[in-house]
Amino acid sequence: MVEWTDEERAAISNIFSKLDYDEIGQKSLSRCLIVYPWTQRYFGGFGNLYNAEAIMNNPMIAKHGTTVLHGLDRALKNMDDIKNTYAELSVLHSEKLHVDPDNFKLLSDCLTIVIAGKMGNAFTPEYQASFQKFLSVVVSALGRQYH
Ligand code: HNI
Repeated sequence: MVEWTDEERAAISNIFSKLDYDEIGQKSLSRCLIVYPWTQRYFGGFGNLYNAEAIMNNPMIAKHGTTVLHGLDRALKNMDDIKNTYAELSVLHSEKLHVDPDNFKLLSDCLTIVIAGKMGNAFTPEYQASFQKFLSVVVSALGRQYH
């Protein structure tokens, strides 16, 4: 089981307490689709993804970005059992959506970059370490039901 220090818990909850889910969700998901264009294949029903501008102005992408961040909220509230918390979501991404699990890491890197840009100097190396540890546990939990 993953162990969290008090400092890590404090850093992670502090980062989330300052997050605007709509803004960060939209920016992170858009960035992922622009930087790694092959990830667009899962969003065929989301309308216009023609170029970076279209992606950034696409309301369905924005809405889904918020959904993903609310998904992360579940991990935040269950830090000591992220694996079971995500069991169902992992099955959904694997068996129904057929999302290649490598993409979880790509989206989590985009999230880190967007949050770092937003928080500026407040995103200290210690905060980054805690946040990336959190995301790597999320990525591993989401990938667990793949076989
Ligand atoms: Ni993901 C649906 C959470 C990464 C493609 N995803 C969801 C839902 C949540 C969610 C929550 C809504 C589930 C439901 O309807 O019950 N996704 C997360 C989280 C991450 C993640 C927490 C990683 C941090 N998803 C990804 C990645 C891709 C992805 C990397 C593809 C590149 N997800 C999808 C697709 C759907 C989805 C596609 C369905 C969208 C729809 O509405 O049709």
